[in-house]
Amino acid sequence: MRIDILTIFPDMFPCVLNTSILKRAQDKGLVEIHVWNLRDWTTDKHQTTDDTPYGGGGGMIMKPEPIFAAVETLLGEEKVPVILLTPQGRVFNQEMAQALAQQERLLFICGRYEGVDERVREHLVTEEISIGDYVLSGGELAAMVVVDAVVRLLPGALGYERAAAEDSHATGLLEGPHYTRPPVFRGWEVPEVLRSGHHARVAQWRRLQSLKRTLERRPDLLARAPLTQEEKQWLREQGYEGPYYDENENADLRTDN
Ligand code: 9D3
Repeated sequence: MRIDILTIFPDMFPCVLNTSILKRAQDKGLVEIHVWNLRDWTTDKHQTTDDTPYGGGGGMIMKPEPIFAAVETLLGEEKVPVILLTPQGRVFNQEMAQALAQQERLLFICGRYEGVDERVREHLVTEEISIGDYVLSGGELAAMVVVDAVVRLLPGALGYERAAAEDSHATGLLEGPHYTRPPVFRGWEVPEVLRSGHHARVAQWRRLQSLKRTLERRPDLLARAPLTQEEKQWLREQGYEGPYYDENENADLRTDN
């Protein structure tokens, strides 16, 4: 995969991109990430990337010319998803990360100021993404979040055995508690079942813990999680009345269709 990132703050990126999984994925040749300074495509002495909004109202807007010039130089005729990070975008989730991870190439435009000229959205951008309902200072941190979530899904990116498909948000439930040594810390014991070596009992205990934690903290996730009849019965006993995920009935709830 190749990822290009357009920003007026390229210095924000190297530390994140050169650490841990993102670094290893690049070293292994799984992804090539290029960060570009949008100012390199300005033509005026002051390298201006923003201007005042038509109609007034204050704040500044990113000018279209440098953005178009940069994207056209980087992509040529190639058809590549051009993703604008913006508070008005579709809220990013794991399914979107999985879809982006299937692409050969991605280009991210990091918004700054009050936003970008609408002609960029209309004639250049193919997707708009937000990372959640809170206000950031710009699209850079959001781009790093999306890149991290996507790159770790590339085959070979994770150093450990556990498949990305088993991750909490891919099973649709939150994970339960984890423990490591020592078996007793300040008098607090690791649950006996985890030390029993009984793999089937461990798996059953973990699934129940996941279910409990999801019911308590994120009951909204239960509507989209594949659950057994037994698990639905248990949830019902806890007072959860649904809704439940159904492959056929709830196709409209999914974002992968
Ligand atoms: C005055 C209205 N503001 C919208 C809530 C203006 C505004 C605030 C912050 C416009 C842009 C920004 C900068 N944020 C991003 O560029 C951004 C963002 C975010 O703020 N939250 C979540 N995801 C994203 S992706 C890009």
